[in-house]
Amino acid sequence: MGSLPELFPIQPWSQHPGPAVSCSSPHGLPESLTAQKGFLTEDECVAMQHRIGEIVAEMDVPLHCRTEFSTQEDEQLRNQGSTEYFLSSGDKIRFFFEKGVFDKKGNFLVPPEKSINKIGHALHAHDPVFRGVTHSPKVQALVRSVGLQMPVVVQSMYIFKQPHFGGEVSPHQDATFLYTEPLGRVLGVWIAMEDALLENGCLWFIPGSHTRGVSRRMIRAPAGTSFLGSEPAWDNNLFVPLPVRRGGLVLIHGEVVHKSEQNLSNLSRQAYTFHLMEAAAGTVWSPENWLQPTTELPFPPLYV
Ligand SMILES: O=C(O)CCC(=O)C(=O)O
Repeated sequence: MGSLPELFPIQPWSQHPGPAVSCSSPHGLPESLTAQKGFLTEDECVAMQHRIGEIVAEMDVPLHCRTEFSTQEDEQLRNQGSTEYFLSSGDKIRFFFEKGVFDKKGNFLVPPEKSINKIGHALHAHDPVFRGVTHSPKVQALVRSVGLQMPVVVQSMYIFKQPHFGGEVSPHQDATFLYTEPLGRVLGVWIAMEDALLENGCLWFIPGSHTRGVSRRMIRAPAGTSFLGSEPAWDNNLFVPLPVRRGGLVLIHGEVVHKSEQNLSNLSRQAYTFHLMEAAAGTVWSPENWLQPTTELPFPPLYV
């Protein structure tokens, strides 16, 4: 970690198979990713974690909604893509769980607070603490500094990466799930609530992979969701790890291929992440995306 500069770009790298879904060239976002140390203070992270503790303590998930979260494509389609609980979570605060935490009747086999994979997808809208961080002057200034003119917040997630069994996030591009025309209009903002290191499931990226379009798209289908195209079998050697200390922030280009591995360590690796779309210059949010703005929650402008 000592060698990580304050703000650094990973330069394009271009020797991987082309996309299965064609696209225009990336526009508007400068690099595949940048990282910044100490973006949030220790106290700010503690306050967010404290608030998450309160939200989890009040959690009440009906039995039929106890959805185990997976990033494997077939399980994704079977388990959460097809459930109303997932598909209607875009404008709500909902809970998604690790595998194997329920018995056959949906009762918790491990303490509920140790069983959550993530909370999604609208903490940024409904919770004052997370709304405050998302729209904070320093987030706004950072996003302005990378050139976004009219960013809107499309979703947010709090990811737990529980100790010992926190699930992997398989290689993907965010534009698979958050597709726009033209491409190059989605930016992930990912903030480490705890140290995210090699041993507890830090992020990994394929540098430069944001330059070749989108390999697959998840689209709404009559019975839930389906995929167009497929994720290439990425060579593990292409990925570079990005360990980040607590409070560090990573900006993730919507087309860069990234992943995180299972957390088998004793330490959790919590993170808060939200995704922005540059709404200026005629960006079209795909009406086929699983996530849609609603009457209750149109995508809120970041700069308010
Ligand atoms: O935090 C992780 O493990 C994955 C996050 C991610 O893929 C994202 O925010 O796009």
